[in-house]
Amino acid sequence: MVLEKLGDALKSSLKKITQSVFFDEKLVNSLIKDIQRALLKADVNVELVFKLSKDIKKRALDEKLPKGISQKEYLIKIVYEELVKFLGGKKNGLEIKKKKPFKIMMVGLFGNGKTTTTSKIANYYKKRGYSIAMVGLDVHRPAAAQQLMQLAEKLSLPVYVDVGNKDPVKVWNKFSSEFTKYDILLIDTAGRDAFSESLVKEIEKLNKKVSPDETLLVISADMGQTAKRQAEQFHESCGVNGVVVTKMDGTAKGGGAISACSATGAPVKFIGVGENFDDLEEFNPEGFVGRLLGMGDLEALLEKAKEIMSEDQAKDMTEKMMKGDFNFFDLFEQINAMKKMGSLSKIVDMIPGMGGMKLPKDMLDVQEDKIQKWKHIMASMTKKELENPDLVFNKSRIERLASGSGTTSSDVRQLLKQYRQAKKMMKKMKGGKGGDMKKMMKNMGMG
Ligand SMILES: Nc1nc2c(ncn2[C@@H]2O[C@H](COP(=O)(O)OP(=O)(O)O)[C@@H](O)[C@H]2O)c(=O)[nH]1
Ligand SMILES: [Mg+2]
Repeated sequence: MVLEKLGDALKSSLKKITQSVFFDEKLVNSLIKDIQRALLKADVNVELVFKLSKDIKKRALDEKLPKGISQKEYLIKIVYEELVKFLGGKKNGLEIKKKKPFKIMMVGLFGNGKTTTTSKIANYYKKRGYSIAMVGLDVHRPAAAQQLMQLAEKLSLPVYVDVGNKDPVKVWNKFSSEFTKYDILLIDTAGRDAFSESLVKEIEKLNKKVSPDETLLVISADMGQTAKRQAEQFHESCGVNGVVVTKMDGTAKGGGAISACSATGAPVKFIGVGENFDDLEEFNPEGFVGRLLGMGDLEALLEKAKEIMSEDQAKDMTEKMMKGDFNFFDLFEQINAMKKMGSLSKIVDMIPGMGGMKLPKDMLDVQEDKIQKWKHIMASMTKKELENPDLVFNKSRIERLASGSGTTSSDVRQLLKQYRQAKKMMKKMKGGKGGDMKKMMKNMGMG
């Protein structure tokens, strides 16, 4: 995984939170120290780190706790939200407008991955059904045209290059009448060893001629926090409106590069995570931080959980669970709640400390048609049976329920199996195996 070390460090600091007994300022301070250490190791700029930790601390100690969530959970939520903000906030991906062609131009220094990224983005949108062509305007490096031609051949995409022509504007003019055929045009340009007058001049000239809809700065993650200066320079002088951070797979400094670029006003739109065509991701801070912290989108989860069950319902359910009572009524409610929240396995991944819990696979994916059948079966049960499922566990009763509900014995057995598995899971939780999970479930309104 990209930024594995940073992810591990952040995960272990959050784990400390879920495992701690008290919530107090000391806990907040220790979390913040952990986060600072982790981010500094990922080459995030010191000032940015301090600003982030100040923001987290202030919110953790000042904000009023919303109903239905524990202080520790809220702290995790704050960390998540602030990290998302830190990396650029809500997703700011690239929006392809309907015009022919929509022009995306790559700029940046030598060896940062412009040509590779040109082909990756071409591939990305080809897969999404757009008609694509690539244009090679790197006229300085002798092998540049060949490199792009090779990539285009592998992708079976048209490519426009003019080997030997030393003027990128002329190359553009030569082919420009053909470009209106395509939905998207990916334009590769020449780099320099360093940011220079001649590079700015060339890009300015191209900007005028090409008038790109998106100018993306391609910058390697191993620059770490020094990416900031480069991003600023390009942003100010070359009309860069987005950044692609490449080589995220090969460095621990990616956090520094992304946060540095995010701070410049040119948001990160893609990240490169390897040398192959498919190693490109649209950059989405929420998903990225969620994965780093190993919990998916906690906020969405909490919001969803609130919609599903009222607090009273959740309380009833949890109390029952804790007492070890668990009958068909509860199973039914649980299945309905699961359906609304998406598969239980996904939910389990979203909750810190719960990821390791093993649940039977068929318990996790309950199909709609099955649920309909189960509804009919339960409707055929007596109230006594609903409250005391043990009464149903015999062959003749199973057969009668099947015929009474227009289902088969196998359907009834599946329902009983589901019930048993769910009950077992409840017992496990009751036994405290999940540590803080009980409370977490309770607060989330999950029965
Ligand atoms: N590991 C890895 N290598 C990359 C990535 N992007 C580009 N590269 C490699 O970086 C080198 C330079 O890339 P290139 O596209 O030629 O850079 P350009 O000079 O800016 O056009 C090549 O060897 C690429 O394979 C990436 O996301 N991950
Ligand atoms: Mg190149």
